[in-house]
Amino acid sequence: MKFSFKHFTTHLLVSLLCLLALTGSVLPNKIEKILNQGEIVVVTRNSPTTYFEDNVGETGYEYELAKSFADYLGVNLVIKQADTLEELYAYLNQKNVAFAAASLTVRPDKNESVRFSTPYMQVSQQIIYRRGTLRPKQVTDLINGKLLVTSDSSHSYQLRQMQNDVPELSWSESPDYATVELLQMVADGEIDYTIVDSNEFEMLQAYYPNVGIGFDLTGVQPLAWAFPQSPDNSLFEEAQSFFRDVQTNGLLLEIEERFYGHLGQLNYAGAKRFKRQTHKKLNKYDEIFQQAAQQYDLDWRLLAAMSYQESHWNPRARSFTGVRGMMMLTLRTAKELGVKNRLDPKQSIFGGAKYLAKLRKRMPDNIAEPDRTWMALAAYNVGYGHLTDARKLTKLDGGDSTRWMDVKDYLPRLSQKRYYKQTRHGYARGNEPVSYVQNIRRYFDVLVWNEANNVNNNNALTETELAIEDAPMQLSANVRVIPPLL
Ligand code: BLG
Repeated sequence: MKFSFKHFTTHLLVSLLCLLALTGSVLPNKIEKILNQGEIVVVTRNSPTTYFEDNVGETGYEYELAKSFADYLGVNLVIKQADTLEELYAYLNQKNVAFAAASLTVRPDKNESVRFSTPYMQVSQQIIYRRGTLRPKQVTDLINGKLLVTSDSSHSYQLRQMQNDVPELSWSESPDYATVELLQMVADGEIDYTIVDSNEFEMLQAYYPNVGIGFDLTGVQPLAWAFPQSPDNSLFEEAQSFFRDVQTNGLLLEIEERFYGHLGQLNYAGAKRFKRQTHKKLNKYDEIFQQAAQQYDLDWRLLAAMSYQESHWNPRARSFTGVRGMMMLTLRTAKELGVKNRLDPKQSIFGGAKYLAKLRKRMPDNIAEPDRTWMALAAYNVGYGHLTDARKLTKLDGGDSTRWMDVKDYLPRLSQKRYYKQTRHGYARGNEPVSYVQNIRRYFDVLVWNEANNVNNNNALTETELAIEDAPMQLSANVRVIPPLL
């Protein structure tokens, strides 16, 4: 065809008009609006499984996941907090709110107003009761008790479904209580039962040692983000491709590991003992932990958590290999640190803090926080050389040697001949630093929580807590306690 200028300009004009129709006269879609504004507004709830502030700033599983999505879009994340579930769903009607990220169970009864994303976690609903009372084992066991759940929740929905089969089933609903408050009410005997999602209970169990799981009310149910129903799919589709990405690139697992990876560590007995010890002993040493933390730029609660793991805050603890004191310094390391008397709490705590700070500094620059701290803790326990060996094994096998999540899987190999014969520093009991770090993370969480919730370590213990027998302590490294000098 011969080139005609007139033809060409007509074409151009038509194309321009089309473009204008698509972009100019038609309102921008959801995703374009978000990109133009440079921010995405997400509604959540304040809870340990979703969103909270720690000493570094905003965090939480849902926060980190939503933040990764905001980064994926290249915009800022703005968080709105709802006090109740009703309020949370109401937020979705506001034009500028993109979606809700709040540990929400995918629920068919919400289909009219809400569209759920690809699930990112599976949980079950659990009946929670107070230990020491008769443990409920099935739905009919709940009939004569006082059961309280959050209104408009997946839990109340589930109970309504179950009432079809068990018409005598009755319960109360209130919009006002967060999970932690419901657990507290069970702990205090104000109510007999409540329902909590398994992920929340896993996280909160350590704070409420005298409540336990009666039984699983449901099989696994998916958790997902909730988007308002809309003919405009642009944002929803972006979120779906974000989920495809994070499922394949490991980010979803990484976030899960960060918040849930260490949770199994503190069982019921351990949690109870920890609580008792914080009441009985921590206030004797907290000032020393704070001073040492300040001097070495560490979090005092991390030092306190380490010291609990090492010695249960017993200045006279010792292991069979002669490692001693609050922070369990070996003779050699104590000498190196200039610690003269390992049994002196102040010297031991300052020595331990100095050693940890030194190890944290020594880690290669490409290891970012919080992994840097977890690896420094592992090195504190097993030695820097062995940790480096484990990092090399991780890398050789295609893992990421800068991530604790990967390295912790390779540390145990240091005790297997076919692996340790290839390493520079040889055999080590590689399991020990793994449980060491995971335990400390758990104790640390509880101490952070206590402080944020003004749990006074000097508080008198409740009757039930006083009634608990002081079981013999199981220390991490076969520690035995030396009787006080006369
Ligand atoms: C640590 C040392 C590291 C040392 C490793 O052992 O002790 N840490 C401290 O003294 C604070 O310095 O690393 S090395 O110097 O690079 O070799 C490895 O030797 C202490 C650990 C050992 C462990 N607790 C702190 O976590 C312990 O007490 N083990 C006892 C084993 S048993 O129960 O007696 O069998």
